[in-house]
Amino acid sequence: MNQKLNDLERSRVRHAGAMTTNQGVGIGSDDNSLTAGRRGPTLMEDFIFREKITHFDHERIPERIVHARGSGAHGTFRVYKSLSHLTKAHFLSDPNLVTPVFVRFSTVAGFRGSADTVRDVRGFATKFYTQEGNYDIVGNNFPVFFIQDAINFPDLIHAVKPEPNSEMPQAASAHDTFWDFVTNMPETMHTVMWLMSPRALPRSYRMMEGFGIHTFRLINASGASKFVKFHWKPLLGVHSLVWDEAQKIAGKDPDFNRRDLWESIESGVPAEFELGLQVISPEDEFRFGFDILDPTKLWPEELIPVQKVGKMTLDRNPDNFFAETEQAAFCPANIVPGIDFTNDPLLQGRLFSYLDTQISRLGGPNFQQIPINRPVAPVSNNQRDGIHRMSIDVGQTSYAPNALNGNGPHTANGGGSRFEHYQERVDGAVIRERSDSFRDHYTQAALFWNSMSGHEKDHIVDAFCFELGKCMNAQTRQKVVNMLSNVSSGLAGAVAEGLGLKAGKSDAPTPPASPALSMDNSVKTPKTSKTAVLVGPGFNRTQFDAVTKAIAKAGGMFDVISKKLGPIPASDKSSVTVTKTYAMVPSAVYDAVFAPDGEHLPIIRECGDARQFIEEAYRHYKPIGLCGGMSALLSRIQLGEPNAKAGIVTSGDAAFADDFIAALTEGRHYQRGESVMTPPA
Ligand code: HDE
Repeated sequence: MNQKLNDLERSRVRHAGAMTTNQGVGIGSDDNSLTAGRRGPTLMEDFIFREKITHFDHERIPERIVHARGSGAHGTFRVYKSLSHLTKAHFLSDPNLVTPVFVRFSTVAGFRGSADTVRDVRGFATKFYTQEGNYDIVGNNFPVFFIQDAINFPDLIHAVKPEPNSEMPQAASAHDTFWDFVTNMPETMHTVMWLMSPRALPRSYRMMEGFGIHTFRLINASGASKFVKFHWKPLLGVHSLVWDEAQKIAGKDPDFNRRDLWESIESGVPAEFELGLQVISPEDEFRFGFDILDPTKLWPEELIPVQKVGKMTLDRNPDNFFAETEQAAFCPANIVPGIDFTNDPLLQGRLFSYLDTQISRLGGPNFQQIPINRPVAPVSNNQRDGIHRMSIDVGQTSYAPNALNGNGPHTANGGGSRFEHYQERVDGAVIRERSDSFRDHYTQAALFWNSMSGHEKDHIVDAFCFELGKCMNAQTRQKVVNMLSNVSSGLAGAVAEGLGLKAGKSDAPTPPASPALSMDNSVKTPKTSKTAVLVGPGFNRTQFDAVTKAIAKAGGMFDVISKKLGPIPASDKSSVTVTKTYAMVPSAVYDAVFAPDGEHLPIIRECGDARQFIEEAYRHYKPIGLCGGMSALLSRIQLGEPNAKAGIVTSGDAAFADDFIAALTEGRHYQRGESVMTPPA
């Protein structure tokens, strides 16, 4: 742990004191170029100017071809109990070992400056700096992927990225080429279901699951191997935005997920995830109705339970975004003894791609020497030179075998940690064909659909209608509806209706549900939730204190919001500080709204921004606490409908704070259904 910190510390430079050129020459003036006369031309000999501009001209490097937009954090990992019966990896065998980690969360389709809250898969890449070398789990927040063979990856990405003629749309799958690809590649169906679900709009990087997707192997000291899938389970549970909210946040705060992670860590609240393993013994390889090497399939948790084996705590923001988050180079081929690959054809392709891409993105073969990528394990071999080599490799020899250097560095044959490939027996004819066991594209898409709750199903239908509504080709729309008939007649019918089309006959499978797939069954907690507290001059201080104290006690946070920043007087002549104004923050970035009663009632009632704030919170199913007369702010919402008042706390009595926290703990109150607003007079 300290080793990595020390390593990074050595590379940190705090620029202070006298300014110099990159050669260390003191600079007298950084404001004026060197000119011939006060109004004359700039001189070529101005090396101070030329050095500064030349460096600036080369400040950008190519962004990642996929996952260009991301956010990183440092932390640690520790295993709960030794897993030496499963793997000989040291960091998974010793509960006393604290392994430093660096994680990068990302979106996939958008450019580096795109918004965080778009409908997309999220990357969840973890680098463990273990004492036996760097180990990377380069995963996503979905457990399955669109395609089965890596050779289709460039096509998938070309199809989802902005179209080549117009470079539109940015960071969106809602366009013709993506859906054209989907309809021509039915194996995408399962992952497309995830993409249309709320999972594609995480509320926070701290509240999404991570999956290694592929099946890997664990190997113990006696050489016995088991198949494994890796999971990250967030301690705060899995939570998502609603679509309207996600779109609004994309405009009002495109850095929403990045800010959430950064601010949470800055305020001392770490992001925490448990590492989960699903393990299958080799003798059970063919026991399930799906091929365990097919990356479009998950292992239902009810069938193969997830064992939680350790915890990752992300508690330190990077010092420098470019140096750390941007230059971090992950690679699924970075493994350590005790872990190995399988023949999943998607994984096999990835094992090549990541090393290759870093060479053009980071400019050469020495990117492993960049501080964020440098292992804590000692590195010693005969590789030399190349662009931006940072080590000064001492000595006469750079080859093996040699006698001049005592045959050093020598391979770790006797003792010590060394990687040995699992000796899987492989034989077969050389062919370009997909295995028959990879042909079922609909059973698990149907499993996912059948496992969704009512509001999740509504979300999926709406998402298909939105996305296909933006798809101009009528045939493509119809083809998607036809595909959906293989998943569920209900789903196909609802989407067809939204698009003014007809769904054909359905012979969809009806697999049992997997409750673990519904986010409704995830952890619910008020911890780290954010409540907007709306106040005007003369608000009731007692109610304000009771509720804000209860929020803090429950582990939540709050912002005091009004028309202007600064101190605002309460009913008892005390004051609180307004930290945000309606102009600065939309309702969409909060988890709940609370307004105390008081003399400010007429002001708030007449304030269009406050009303909109509350009405939007209502539409987004959020808890709303309105003391006493404040409930008048709901007058434009038709609360007569069944369940329309779910999550609304309006009493002003002693139980108010408790009721509000109960509503906050529940999270969203989807049972409200579509909110119905009275049309404006
Ligand atoms: Fe990636 N992917 N990928 N991918 N991927 C990249 O590597 C690739 C896939 C994932 O925060 C690239 O450094 C191929 C699945 C993450 O820096 C590139 C295939 C999964 C990240 C690449 C896949 C991922 C990447 C681009 C099909 C989930 C961001 C920049 C076989 C298990 C890591 C880079 C970060 C990045 C190739 C499919 C996750 C081009 C060929 C499946 C989280 O090498």
